[in-house]
Amino acid sequence: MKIIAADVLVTCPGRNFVTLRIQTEEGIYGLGDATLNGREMAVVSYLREHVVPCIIGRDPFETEDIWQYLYRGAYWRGGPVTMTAIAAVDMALWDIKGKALNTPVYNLLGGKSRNRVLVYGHANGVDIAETSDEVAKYVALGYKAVRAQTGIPGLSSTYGVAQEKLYYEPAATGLPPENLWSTEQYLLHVPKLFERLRLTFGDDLHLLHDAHHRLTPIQAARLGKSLEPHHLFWLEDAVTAELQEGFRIVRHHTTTPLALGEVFNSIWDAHILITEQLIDYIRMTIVHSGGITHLKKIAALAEIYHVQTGCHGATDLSPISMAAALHFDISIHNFGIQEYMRHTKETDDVFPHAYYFADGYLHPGDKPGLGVDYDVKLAERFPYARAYLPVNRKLDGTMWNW
Ligand code: EZ4
Ligand code: CO
Repeated sequence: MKIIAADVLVTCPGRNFVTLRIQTEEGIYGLGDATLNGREMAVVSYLREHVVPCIIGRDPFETEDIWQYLYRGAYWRGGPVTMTAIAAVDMALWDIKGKALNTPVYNLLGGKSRNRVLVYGHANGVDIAETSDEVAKYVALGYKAVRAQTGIPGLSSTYGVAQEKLYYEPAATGLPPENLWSTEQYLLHVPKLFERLRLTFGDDLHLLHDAHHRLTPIQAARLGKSLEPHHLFWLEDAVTAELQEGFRIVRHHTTTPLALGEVFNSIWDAHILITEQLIDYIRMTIVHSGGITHLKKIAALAEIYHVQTGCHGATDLSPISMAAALHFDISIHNFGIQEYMRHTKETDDVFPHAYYFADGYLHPGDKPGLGVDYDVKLAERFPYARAYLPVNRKLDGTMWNW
């Protein structure tokens, strides 16, 4: 087969999405997600100017060599923009392979290792009572696992707490919104949330929490310890982990399972965390970590060290990424859980897809390729609008991690 064209498509059905569509001489096309929240146009330009010219004329079946060409051949390798662009190409090529061979992508990755993919939803409220009510709604929808985030007394806004409950989307138009942060208030409050949730929902429901990069290692250790009686499924992104060794401190102090990696781009962001068994779940995902080709290798390394996967799956990953994640999740052995934030109806209409939710699990469907399409006409009705994720400041004005 032969690649003859590739278009970079941008749409904003409620939030921005970038899509790469690769066309072949044989008439088959493949789709890849290229969305990098808040920096979308950097990836658009990287793809149009620097990547598309290099793949015209190539055989789309050569996913490994094309991956190596784009990674090693860039010289300035790695980073979120490059790895998102490579991921978009890689996803689209796996989609083409599946369509050409008339089989779902999971069959090309080893076949099904399980029947369905366990997912968790996002419950959030301004206070503990409202968060508890939101958890109840997810339980009523059939979820077996729920991430819970709550507003913190004294802070006007907190990560994970939004107006729109099912479709939480933190990016906003205009300049970046500013949030306020107090580690001390947070550390005092969060254990009370989980105490309440265990009293209300009992022991069987899987509960998760995202600290969203705000703690130091010793603070994370304190939080992990204080959450131990409530046996979380995981505590996510407790520390930024740019210093991977920092997680030795967290690990030594707590048995709360640790999840990390939604902002990582390559295995080099996680190799110490994995090989020293400092984490339990690796959260890297297809779109920001170089595609299916790279994530397969990361999962294989993680498998040796008892680390399971828990791919990022927020609304800023398009349905193409979600589908790619599901084909990956269902095929690998060391799958743990999949994040699942629902997209809005407008987004689902632009990206009609075969995957579906039933009884707390997602199913990838059995369409050839990734099983997602792109409605070009409808997408054109939603033009790109610049949007930023929030920034975060401590109460004294110091810039902090959002
Ligand atoms: O803040 O994807 O676990 N999920 C998350 C997400 C991230 C967004 C950022 O674009 O942390 O909500
Ligand atoms: Co997160």
